[in-house]
Amino acid sequence: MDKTSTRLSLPVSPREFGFYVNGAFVPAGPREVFSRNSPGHDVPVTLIPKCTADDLDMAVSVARTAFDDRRWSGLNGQARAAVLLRAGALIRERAEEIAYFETLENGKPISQARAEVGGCADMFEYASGLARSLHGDSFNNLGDGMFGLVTREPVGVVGIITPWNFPFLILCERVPYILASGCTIVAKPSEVTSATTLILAEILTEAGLPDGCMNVVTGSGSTIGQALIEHPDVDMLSFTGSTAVGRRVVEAAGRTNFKKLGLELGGKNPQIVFADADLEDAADGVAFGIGFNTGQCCVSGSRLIVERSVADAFAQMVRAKFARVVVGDPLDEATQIGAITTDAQNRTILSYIEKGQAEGARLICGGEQMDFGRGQFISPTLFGDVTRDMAIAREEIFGPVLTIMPFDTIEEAIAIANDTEYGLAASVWTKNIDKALMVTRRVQAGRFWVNTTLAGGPELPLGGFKQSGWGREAGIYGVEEYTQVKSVHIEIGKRSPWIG
Ligand code: TXE
Repeated sequence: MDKTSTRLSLPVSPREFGFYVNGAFVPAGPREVFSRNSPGHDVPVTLIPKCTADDLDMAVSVARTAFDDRRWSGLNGQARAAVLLRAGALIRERAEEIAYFETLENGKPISQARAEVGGCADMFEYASGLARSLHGDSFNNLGDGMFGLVTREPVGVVGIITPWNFPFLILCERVPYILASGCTIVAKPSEVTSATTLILAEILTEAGLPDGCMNVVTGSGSTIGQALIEHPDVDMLSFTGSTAVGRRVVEAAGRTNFKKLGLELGGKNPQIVFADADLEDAADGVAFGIGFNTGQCCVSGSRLIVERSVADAFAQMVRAKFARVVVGDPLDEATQIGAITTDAQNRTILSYIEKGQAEGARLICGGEQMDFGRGQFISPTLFGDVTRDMAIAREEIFGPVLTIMPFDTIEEAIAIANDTEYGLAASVWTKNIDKALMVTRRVQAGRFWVNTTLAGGPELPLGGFKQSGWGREAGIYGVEEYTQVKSVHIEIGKRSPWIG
């Protein structure tokens, strides 16, 4: 990890990981091992065990015991908060290592990975306060003979399945809140980006989390992931990924134990720009909203909806921004857009670019596979002459591909924005408060940005409307999601008899 000028070097050899159960790494041993190549360089960077169904059963049984014997849920909030605070500090201490492996496995720029890891430490620090403030309710208005309590209890063993686009961030939007509630965890990261989830498990043990409360099984979605969603001893499952697999998660829960579900699925998020916006700000925000993480964000602003009077000029402003964005080696500190994370995703994005042209959309800029040695890179792409029925306007591409559609009235802008099965996020750019509020009220999305985009932090909840998912993560909502509510009626004095 030597630093030469502003570019980190590649590892000399791939780092070998075990999976993590009961407070310790389990070496791969006789199991098959997955060798992950960096998408920015196509060299092997990590070796990850392919766990078996028995490994998963072992991890779930360890998490079950750790929950049932109350070694974690039985502690007071102060003790849980202390562990979460220490974990935040340890993430900060190991931030460079975490960011490095995040970049190597995912292909995102190192500067971005560093910022994300800082945000993740913040999640732990914030959630530590929630571990102490989590509480229920009381009813003192039930008459002199009755007192009512509402308590919150941890749901139990929580399975977490995460995707490859933000392996550490998505994990840290969940883990500290789940632990704050008193639950125990079995996490399954994406098979291509497992390293930082394993590092987090090690950090939590060092921070004082009792053994068995955070376990990580690694391997494919179709084997380990499927076994986790079907597992009868998992009480709740938090899934982030494609809508197709989200559907399987719902079906599996219905077939097995009706486990509680949290789902964060796809998005096709609108960016609505009015003519009265600060167009320079808006163009920069729109370029960021689709360029950040190479557009591989569930909340990427992929549908640009612009007031007709400025639509052409605004398209040129976005194009000029795209021309100046630095695409390149993820290990270079100057890079703003890195590599596409998987071969399959690279092919998917390129096929949508072809499809857009075949459907009659006009390629304004980008659309090419870029050549930076052995990695896979796609230039930021802008399509004009897009209609609402085109696949590029309807389907989640999950790449740096932006479509523009003009509108004439605010009603039309709202209608276009809502013309999607998804409802994850939306942005509106205007200096008119009435327009901003009207759009914010009427566009269906779980997260909204006004005159900015992709802002976030530990306080505000995340999650989707419509087919973008169920439930909310982060904020006080994120802890409550992992609790169940119990109501308690307490008789005061002598009970009036049923049989006299
Ligand atoms: O997702 P998958 P993929 C979208 C995006 C992308 C597409 C495919 O459009 O192009 O999904 O990405 C695990 N049972 N999003 O293939 O397959 C898998 O191992 C249980 C949007 O990576 O959904 C991984 O850990 N688990 C999204 C996780 O599910 C299974 C982020 C996600 O993989 C499983 C990612 C199964 N049968 C992709 N099959 C967002 N909204 O952020 C797979 N998995």
